[in-house]
Amino acid sequence: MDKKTFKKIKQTINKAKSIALFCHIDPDFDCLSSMYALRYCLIQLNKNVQMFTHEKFSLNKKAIFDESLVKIGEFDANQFDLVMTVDVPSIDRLGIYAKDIEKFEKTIKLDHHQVREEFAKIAYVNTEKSSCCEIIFDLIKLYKIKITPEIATILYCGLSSDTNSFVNNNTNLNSLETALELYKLGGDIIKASDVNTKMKTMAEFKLKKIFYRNVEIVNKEIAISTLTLAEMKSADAIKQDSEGFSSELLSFEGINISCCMTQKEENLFSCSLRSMTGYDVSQIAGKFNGGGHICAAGCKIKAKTIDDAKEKFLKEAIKYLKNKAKETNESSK
Ligand SMILES: [Mn+2]
Repeated sequence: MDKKTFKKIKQTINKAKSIALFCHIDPDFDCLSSMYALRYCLIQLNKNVQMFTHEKFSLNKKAIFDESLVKIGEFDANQFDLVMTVDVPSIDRLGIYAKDIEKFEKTIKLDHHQVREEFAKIAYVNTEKSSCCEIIFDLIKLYKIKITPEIATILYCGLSSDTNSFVNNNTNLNSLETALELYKLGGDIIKASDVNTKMKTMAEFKLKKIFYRNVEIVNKEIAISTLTLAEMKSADAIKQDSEGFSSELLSFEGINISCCMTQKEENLFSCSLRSMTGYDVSQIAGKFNGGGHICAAGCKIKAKTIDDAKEKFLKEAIKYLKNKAKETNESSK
């Protein structure tokens, strides 16, 4: 973080007494880790801090985050003089809090997604960072606040989750250097890897069975699977349980683009998109007003049925691949 931005952020935080923190809907480790570490930082600065989320934590999240510290719903804007968001690229990702935050006078956004929408008064977005946790880590260091082993573990958890244990192609020198620093600060990397990879719920197991039953391979390079609300209910699962499903499909031979489509409401379907290096799924997500990173993006599709939504998605994905093949052909001529 450059000195000028830090100064601006610091001044705004200085003036605030009570700060509300928000992360995105369908929270992952990166946004929760960022929020908990930022809370720690602000408490060291003698601020009153309240974190907000949308839903209860899954088993593995409970293992690392104290759930009693977050509030679900009931955000009273009058009680706070500053709002900060972490890992949130656009206003719609703030779910039920979006309207209140949009109206709020003082807002700071810290994020690492490719910029799509500036909803905050002060925004610091660094797309070179593989996780938002790296931004929070920088911020705590700029404040010269001591990082405890617990906070190092929390930050490491977000970092290793957003890089998929340092194998996703967003992994870079900074991610690896940050990992080393966090390890040296006492971060429990075994615990972080356990919660990230080994603590899956039975709901997730049941959901994965349905997910694999529904997989379809299209044109030998697109893997897509769908989960309806009824199917999620039958597995006692929530959308969070399908985190990572899309990436998994990419590991199979020839697959360049993967999509895990989950039903959100009656006529609304969420797509979690992943792609191999060289393929840009944020372009496909953009066709449905979604976005994200080059190799990891998301969007929502309105359709009558999940099959219709799937068809809409495939049409755009196939179009994207055709155009890409054409471009590659032309440039090799
Ligand atoms: Mn993130």
